[in-house]
Amino acid sequence: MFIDRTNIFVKAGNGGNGCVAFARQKHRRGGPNGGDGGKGGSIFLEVDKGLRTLSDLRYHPHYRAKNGAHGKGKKKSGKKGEDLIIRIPPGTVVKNKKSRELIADLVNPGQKILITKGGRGGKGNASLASSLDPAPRFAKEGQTGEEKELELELKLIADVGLVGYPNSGKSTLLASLTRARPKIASYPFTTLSPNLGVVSSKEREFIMADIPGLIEGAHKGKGLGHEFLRHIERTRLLIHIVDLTGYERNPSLLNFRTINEELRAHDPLLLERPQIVAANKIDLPGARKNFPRFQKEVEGQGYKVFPISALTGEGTEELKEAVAKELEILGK
Ligand SMILES: Nc1nc2c(ncn2[C@@H]2O[C@H](COP(=O)(O)OP(=O)(O)OP(=O)(O)O)[C@@H](O)[C@H]2O)c(=O)[nH]1
Ligand SMILES: [Mg+2]
Repeated sequence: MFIDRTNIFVKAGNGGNGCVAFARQKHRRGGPNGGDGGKGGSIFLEVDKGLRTLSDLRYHPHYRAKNGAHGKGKKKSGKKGEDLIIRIPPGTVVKNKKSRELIADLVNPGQKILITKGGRGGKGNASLASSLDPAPRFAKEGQTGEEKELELELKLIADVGLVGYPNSGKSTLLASLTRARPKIASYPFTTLSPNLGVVSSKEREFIMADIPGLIEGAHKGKGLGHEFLRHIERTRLLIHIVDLTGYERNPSLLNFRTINEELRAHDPLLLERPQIVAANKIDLPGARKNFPRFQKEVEGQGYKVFPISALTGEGTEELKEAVAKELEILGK
């Protein structure tokens, strides 16, 4: 299961209380020697590049760092509470659930942020002694550790996003170019959650994301599209796959325009992203027949078009190298 949004509760450790104590001396009471409480543990989030989902967090939604120990006599400070580090996958956006405020957008492996600070330890009576009150009979309580409810949302970081109508062959292409094994079937909405794969071209490797098919109205939540359109916000290039067999019955060109319209409606920047068109299922006679007209139209709109068969592999090498080249130009 692919989980891409979850809430977690975090509570930093409380500071330990300060101690009230006096040195023991024969016949009379000595000076104050109560130690300070230890600081509570803080909680950090750290990006771990080995993680791909938020599922661990969904199953463990509560995090508490250790409390600081209380101070003791003989001016012994309490031990500091241990910090807690929560590991998250690259591409996690962290928000405060209540205020909706954006806390961080954690992208780079190793990136680490403080999320809740441990409470300060309370001062013991030894530290509180002053010339006015050289032997205080009180100490300070430790500060309560901060607590927060966080909303975590994973946005995939892929170089290339595959977009297209349901059943156009997105998952088939991902399976043919990478070692990913997404579910493939001859009905729409086979893919229910995004799949990622690593494509190796001659010069470079890049990550490709296959998302559920888009339909008209996807940006308003129709089909499954809306939920997943945000996953392609971070890609640098789109491969738009069109099933060319549907030219007469279910016009490919119309589908092509519809998908681009959905991308624009979701975020106009998506349409400005470089887009390479893959005219798929070219192994089928109907598709081959439709290709020249489709190519003319789409090239006329300024797109590069590659006839491919995701199933037989025809044309996919050319597509792959063209994508790699484009990424090179884009500077990655
Ligand atoms: N003949 C032929 N069939 C193909 C080709 N590519 C995909 N198919 C078939 O088309 C159907 C849909 O393929 P998928 O890869 O599941 O399509 P999808 O775009 O991922 O579909 P959704 O996940 O529903 O959006 C399957 O039956 C595939 O075998 C191709 O190049 N040629
Ligand atoms: Mg699919």
